[in-house]
Amino acid sequence: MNNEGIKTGVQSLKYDLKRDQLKILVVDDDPVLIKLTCKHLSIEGYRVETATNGELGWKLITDILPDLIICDWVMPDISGVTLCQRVKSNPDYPELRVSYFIMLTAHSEINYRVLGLDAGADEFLTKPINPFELRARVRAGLRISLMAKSLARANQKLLARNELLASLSLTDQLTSLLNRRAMDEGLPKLLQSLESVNITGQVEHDCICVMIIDVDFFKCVNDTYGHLVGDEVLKAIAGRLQNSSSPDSLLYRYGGEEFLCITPDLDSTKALKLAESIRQSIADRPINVTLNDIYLNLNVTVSIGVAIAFRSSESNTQDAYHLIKQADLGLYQAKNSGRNCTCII
Ligand code: GH3
Ligand code: MG
Ligand code: MG
Repeated sequence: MNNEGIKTGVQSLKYDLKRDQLKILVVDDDPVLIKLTCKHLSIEGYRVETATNGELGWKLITDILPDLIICDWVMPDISGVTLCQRVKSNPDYPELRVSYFIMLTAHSEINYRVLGLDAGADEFLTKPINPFELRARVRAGLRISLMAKSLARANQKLLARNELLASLSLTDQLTSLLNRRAMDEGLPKLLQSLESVNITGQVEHDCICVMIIDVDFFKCVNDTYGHLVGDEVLKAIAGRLQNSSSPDSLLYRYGGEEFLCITPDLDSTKALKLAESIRQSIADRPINVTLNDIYLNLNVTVSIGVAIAFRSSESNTQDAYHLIKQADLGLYQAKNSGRNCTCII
């Protein structure tokens, strides 16, 4: 390339990179070479940090996380190859993998380059350093390093967004409880634990209890006060379910005004006790609704149907569909028994 070409390349890069914000580290045991390299790079406005041996270099690398490292091959303590391996494959510093690593070497033979490349080096510069080549390699390296960093950032954002979407797709918007889809996915898996042992050979759960909790005469709330008040009541009920259920319970909004509470290892006695405390947490005190200029104290009750799937049971309640059907039968009985009560099947 002629000088004109080099000049054009340098010019165009001036607009691409904010050079004083880029972090370059030079690691070399030769102070003269360090001084010279810094001088060549300062012409283009880079801020350059330096280290005079491999261990000092590593300390600085972990402190400043440089965008680009220029490192001598032969140093008195650790070699450039060893330092390069640390930079490129240290599980404690995954962000260093995108630091561009230029190896300085007096060796131009191919087998040295293979060794360096296998250690993770991105580029080589042969001594004595040509300042034009040095600056061009640094520009190219920084372009790649910045691109890799921005890709890594975009990837992280995508992963976080995917996690959020996955959790939103399993959450009920109104009550923030788990939704029907979460139940459809989760209950069969939980029931499978009744048929197996965990990796340590221990039984995970002896039984799984399912409660269907249905608000009594909820349609009247909507009909009397409107759907928005109805929504507030559903939110308040969800809050009371969270406060009164067991820490092991999973709570779902199953349908409109129906909730599901799934709790492992509750036998019939414990299940009835928990269901009753849930029911009472709603019936015992009115629900306060404050909506714009409306202030209401509403007496609301729920009916609860309970079914339990046991390990090694002969019945088909180990199947999610049948277990829910049983709990539904309990709910039906509770409704027929006058509501505001619990029935276990
Ligand atoms: P029962 O005691 O027999 O359960 O009577 P109910 O009135 O509670 O039952 P029904 O099935 O007749 O009515 C349920 C009502 O729940 C009807 C529906 O409009 C209301 N509903 C369902 N989803 C929502 C919701 O998200 N918000 C509001 N406000 N109402 C809802
Ligand atoms: Mg109802
Ligand atoms: Mg209902």
